[in-house]
Amino acid sequence: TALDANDVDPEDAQGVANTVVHHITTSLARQAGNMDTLAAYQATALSVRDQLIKRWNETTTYHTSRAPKRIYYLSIEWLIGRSLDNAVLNLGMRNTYEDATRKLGFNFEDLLNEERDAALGNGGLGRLAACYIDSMATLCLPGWGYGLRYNYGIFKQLLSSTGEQLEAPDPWLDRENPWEIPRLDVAYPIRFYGHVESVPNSDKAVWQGGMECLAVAYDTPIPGYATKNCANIRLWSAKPVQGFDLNSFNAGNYEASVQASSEVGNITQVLYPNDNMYAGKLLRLQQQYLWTSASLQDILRRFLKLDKPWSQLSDFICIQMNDTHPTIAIAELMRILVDEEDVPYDQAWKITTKVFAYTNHTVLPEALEKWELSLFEKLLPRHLQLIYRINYEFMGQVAKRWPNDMDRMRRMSIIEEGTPKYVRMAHLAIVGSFKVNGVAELHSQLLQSTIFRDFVEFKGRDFFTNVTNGITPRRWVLQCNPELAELVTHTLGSDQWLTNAQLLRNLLPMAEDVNFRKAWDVIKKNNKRRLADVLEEELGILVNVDSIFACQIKRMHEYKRQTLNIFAIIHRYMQIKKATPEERKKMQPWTFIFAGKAAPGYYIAKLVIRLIVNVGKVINNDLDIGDLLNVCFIPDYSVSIAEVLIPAADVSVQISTAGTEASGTSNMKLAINGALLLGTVDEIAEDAGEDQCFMFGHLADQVQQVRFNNSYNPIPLDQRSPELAEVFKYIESGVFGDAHIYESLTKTVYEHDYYLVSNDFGSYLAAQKLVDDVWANRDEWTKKAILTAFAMGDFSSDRSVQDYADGIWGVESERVPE
Ligand code: 26W
Repeated sequence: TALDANDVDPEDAQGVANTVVHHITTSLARQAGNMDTLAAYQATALSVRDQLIKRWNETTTYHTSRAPKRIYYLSIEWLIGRSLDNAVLNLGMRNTYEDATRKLGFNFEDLLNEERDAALGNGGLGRLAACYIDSMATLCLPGWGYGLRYNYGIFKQLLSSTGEQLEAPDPWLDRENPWEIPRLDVAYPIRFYGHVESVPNSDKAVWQGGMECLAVAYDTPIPGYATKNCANIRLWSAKPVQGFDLNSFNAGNYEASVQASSEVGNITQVLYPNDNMYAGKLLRLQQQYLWTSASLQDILRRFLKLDKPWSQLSDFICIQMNDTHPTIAIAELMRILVDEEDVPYDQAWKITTKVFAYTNHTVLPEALEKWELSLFEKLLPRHLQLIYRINYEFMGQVAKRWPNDMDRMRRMSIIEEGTPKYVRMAHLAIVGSFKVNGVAELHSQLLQSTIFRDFVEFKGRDFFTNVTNGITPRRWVLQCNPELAELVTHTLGSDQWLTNAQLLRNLLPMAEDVNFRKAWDVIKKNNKRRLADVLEEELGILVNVDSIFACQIKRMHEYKRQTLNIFAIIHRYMQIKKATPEERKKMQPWTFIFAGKAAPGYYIAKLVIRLIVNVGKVINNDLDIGDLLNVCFIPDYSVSIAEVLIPAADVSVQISTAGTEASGTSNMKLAINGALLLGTVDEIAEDAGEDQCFMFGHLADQVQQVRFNNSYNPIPLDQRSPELAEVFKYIESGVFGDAHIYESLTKTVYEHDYYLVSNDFGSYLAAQKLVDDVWANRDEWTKKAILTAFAMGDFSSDRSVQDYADGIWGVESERVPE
């Protein structure tokens, strides 16, 4: 029998079915004949998990024996989505599992739908981490991810009958999570609050008292594609220390001690739902410290086993910080080296600054983390002392190079002076790292010319670099668009494009091949039908599958300008209403699809959702316009929903104000699935070719001036954009509900229009007109779609991760032998 997972032949469906049955009768303690779809999913997942654990162990053993330099990716968000389909595809056992579950009387697709998303992220940053760990595994890099095991992921988004976003908790762990391995033996003590005593005649100090808790490890194995290598995401969960708060026990205050222990559990309760908006909450700093301290303790424990001197730390480890969220790690490593390992301060600083690298993901000022000094001091008193010392030495260097330049010192200081004072985490991240990167060419340029300009002068140009983001073609083509993957593999004669996406370029000539275009169109149509079915079932909206599916799927944010899109939709609706039957015949049909969450406290973003939903209600129910226009807002956007939406898109709507979107990654997923880019500045336009795309709007270097004019030399809206003024009048007439509702939204445009909605409105309409024209010639459209998709090889996360490995991490592939 094949009860031992080690013995399963990856092609043997019966053997695999036996392992599933084994889990039903043992792990789930059920009768094999008495199993519903959920139980079948769980048992199947456990069977796959056995395969993962086997590879995980082999990888760990191999890497331990080889002792290579390792990369640790610290991300406070991991937006993984579902794992079953991805795992069996990466293991090369998709067909076997499909057959095996069929033998047991189940449809594999049904099992897949039983899985809940692991939604431990807000958006781009969290999904990027998930793509990168997939690539690290596939490239066989010795690397682990570290994060937090939130009991509640990103909230579930519901819509009220009037179109308002409501938030419900996401208790994703209520059912057991078959993809995690609890490591209750891997636990580290974490201290908060307390006081510091300095040790005379040394750099050392003793930090004691306060509150102690434990960070306990949970591992999620991540299989690479076509390799035995398996990476790991280690997530930390906060637990009270055994015998917690002995003082209150002694005082006979049992209740207080139990309460204190439940407070500790709070730390990893919930993911903060803010995207690109800093909130400054103490609990968030507790999360950041628990996560980074536990990760560092774990990383250093592994290093210490090598029996090497501290001076060689950077020969064996590199720590990549995904944004500034883990920046406290810099002070924590200093604390461990100086206070606990007796390394002198100067030596410790040399060691520390060779280990960390920092990726910036945003230039938006409201997203930059700066902790109020008093809060920081209370929670992490020793770290603040160390940061003072770091800043003191740093300011000394600045003063030496630019004597008496107080303004420069004030700008660059890690401490922001004023009332109150703040700790600027981005500055600490730069000062404590050996490399800093942005996530797209333009973004990295902007970083250097704007928010980090002083640091470029100080550190030199080479200190800053670019690593353009990427997405994994395994999940974002093979898994979500199997028909396209099959067409590509069949045409190329191999599936090597899945690990070498540049091979897609070889298919560019297929744009001229009639039969290939036909096959392409059939696939796109199938994917559109699949989505249309979902829209009908879930939203009760009947859409025209021959219309242009234009998708704007991303967090709701003013800078992303869902406003521009919905205002243009209203404009289109008004045009249709005005048109004669003859004119209508010449119009192209569109289906606009939105999905995305607004941060619960972001009033304007929520108002935009409300407008979209209410505009949709009017338009979708207007029989007069036939199927020329539909508007859908799909609630509760998730990785799983993205997997259905993206393959069905004809147009990818990327219309953020120029220079505000660091990179964007939905643009890459949409393009590689054959959606044409309708957008403002976008790096993928360079690869796809500007003539395949529909670009419009002011450019990044014009934004400042226009913004200034909007505020200080305002022209009335009907002169800035007569079309938009008309749209606003229409909204104000009450067609989409009480006009007052949207006043504060339209006001942002009437007044400062910080995001240039009015300034770009006309050119956005013009760009849509060009889309109409190309759609009218469907052959030309398909050619452009093919040319776009197959030019996307550069945007594989394999390329991104290889860039990091070569240019920053200095780590090499360590493939587990077959
Ligand atoms: C402290 C509050 C906060 C929370 C999350 C600030 C910033 C963030 C993230 C960095 C926001 C984020 O996800 N940024 C997105 O990162 C993607 C991956 O690099 C980029 O593609 C997006 O352009 C960027 O908005």
